[in-house]
Amino acid sequence: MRFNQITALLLAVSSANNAYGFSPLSPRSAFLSKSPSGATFTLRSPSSFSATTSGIANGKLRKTSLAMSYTVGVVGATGAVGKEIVGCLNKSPLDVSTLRIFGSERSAKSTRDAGKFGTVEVELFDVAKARECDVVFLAVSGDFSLEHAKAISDGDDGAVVIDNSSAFRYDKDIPLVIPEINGECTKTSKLIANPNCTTAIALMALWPLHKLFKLKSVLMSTYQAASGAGQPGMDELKEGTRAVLSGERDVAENKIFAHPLPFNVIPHIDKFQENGYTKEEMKVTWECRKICNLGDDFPVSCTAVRIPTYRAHSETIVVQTEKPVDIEAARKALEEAPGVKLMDDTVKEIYPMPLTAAGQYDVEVGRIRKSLVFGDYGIELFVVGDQLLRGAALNAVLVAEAMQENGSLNSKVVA
Ligand code: 2RA
Repeated sequence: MRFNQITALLLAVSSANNAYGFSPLSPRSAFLSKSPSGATFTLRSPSSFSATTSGIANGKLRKTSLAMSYTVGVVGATGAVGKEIVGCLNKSPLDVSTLRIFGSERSAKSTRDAGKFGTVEVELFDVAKARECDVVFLAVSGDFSLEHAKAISDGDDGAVVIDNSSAFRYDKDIPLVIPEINGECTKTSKLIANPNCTTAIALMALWPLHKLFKLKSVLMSTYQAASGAGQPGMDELKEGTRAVLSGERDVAENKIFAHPLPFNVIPHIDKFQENGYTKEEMKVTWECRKICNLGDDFPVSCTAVRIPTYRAHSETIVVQTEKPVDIEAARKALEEAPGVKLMDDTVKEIYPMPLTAAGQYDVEVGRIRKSLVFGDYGIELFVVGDQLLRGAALNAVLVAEAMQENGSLNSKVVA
């Protein structure tokens, strides 16, 4: 394939994801999830939770009736995840009466096209202004969240804060939420943490299997897109690919990634830990345990690898189960699971891929088979999800919708 074809392909993936004119790319610091176009939830118990998205959804979700209207704030809306949050709000059934965008001195007073919310002037962030909102999405660095999130959400008159950073994910008092799994946890706190993208994508497939067969252990290998390192990561991939294909360089330059990403795979995401795993890999372990309430010693192991794709993360997952598996029952449960799209017909060469999952709300699941290693007590699958959507923005907006539905999101405006 020639450079022009590859560039065209990359741009096609980019623009396919660019609903409402928002950039599909995310800022390096923001590591979030997926967005709804009108999602609705019925909160019963974590195991019976169901969600609905209108528009893009696969028909498994039902629409909710929304009564209140909200002032919504987005901090970091100029970054890739922030842009996706605004895009998701455009499609959400949440009644947003006012969208406020907060930024740094550099972006304050500039304007943003916010789709159906019109042109919005960026306000210089300050805590008092953010507290005037009903809900604030933070798509900023962990340091910023640590400094401000509690001050924004504190007290009865504070705002609900949905934080996309890792600042509070492992705090036992802060719910770490995937609405389809543990949305009810949002009732206990006005500060909610959004999971790491890799975890959020995996758990969309793992949770239905856990309900059926009870997980005993999980082994994952990931193939993660450049978007996990934000816009700079995607730029580095594109520019490096161009430089090599044009003959300008034999090997691409690298600043964002530890090694050149074009024509390479890099088994290194985030910092190495004392146990030999990376922080990205440990996030999967810690977050799967917390979100699914599996216990502090539940065995989950991950090898996280960066590959030269744009914005959808792929994951090979091997599951050992407590109960014998029934592959057809697994397929049916995944087919019916909200937020999941079954792509599992090897005869027709249908299976999950970044090119089909990018820009989609649903996580694709396929290559479902009984494990040769664990026999009747094991299942293997391949999962691909949009890193910026389910991995960040979509999940965050779905959290707000779940809170609206379960009565935890109130409007300061009295009708
Ligand atoms: C990555 N999962 O892909 C990280 C981003 N949160 O780099």
